Amino acid sequence: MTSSDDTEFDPAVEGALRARVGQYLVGALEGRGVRVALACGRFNGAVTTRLLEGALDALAEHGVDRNDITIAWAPGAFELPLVARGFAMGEQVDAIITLGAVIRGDTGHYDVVAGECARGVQDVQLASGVPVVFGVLTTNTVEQALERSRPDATNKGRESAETALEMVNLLRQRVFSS
Ligand code: INI
Repeated sequence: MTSSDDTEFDPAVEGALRARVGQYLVGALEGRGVRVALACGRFNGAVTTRLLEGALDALAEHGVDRNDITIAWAPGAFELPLVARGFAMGEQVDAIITLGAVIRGDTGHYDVVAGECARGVQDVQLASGVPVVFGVLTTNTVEQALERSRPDATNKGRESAETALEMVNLLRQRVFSS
């Protein structure tokens, strides 16, 4: 499981499920040969740089080559879908990770920025078929954003990187069309 989820699969239950079907597909956390783009928001940069560090740590740990990683900075979360779309249309990456921090206290248009970013990210991945991960924190306070970008296993950037690898390797399996 690669997201904040404390209701992990019970391995015994999973084994029983596997035994009941012909194909049981999961995406491996394998980064060798995976090309990753990161689209990062500069707004709330003290938080987004921590997300980026977490993501880069995870990509390296899972074997992604540094030459296969591209980072692009956008002004804020609102712009991230457009950067993601550019990466997807460029057809040179296997997954895109958006990293941003939208903090309610900072803006009267929190719901618009956060909502449009999420909608745009989903639109890009559905239109392109390239996984686009939503690594954008949406919090009420700066403290909550800092908490979710701590340099540990719960870092949202780290989780987003693992989600990207899981999705690439899941969708590379033959049953899915590319
Ligand atoms: N962008 C963010 O990434 N986070 C925020 O909290 C935020 N606030 O608070 O306004 C924010 N605004 C900028 C926005 O993303 C765009 O860059 C801007 O509106 C220009 O299009």
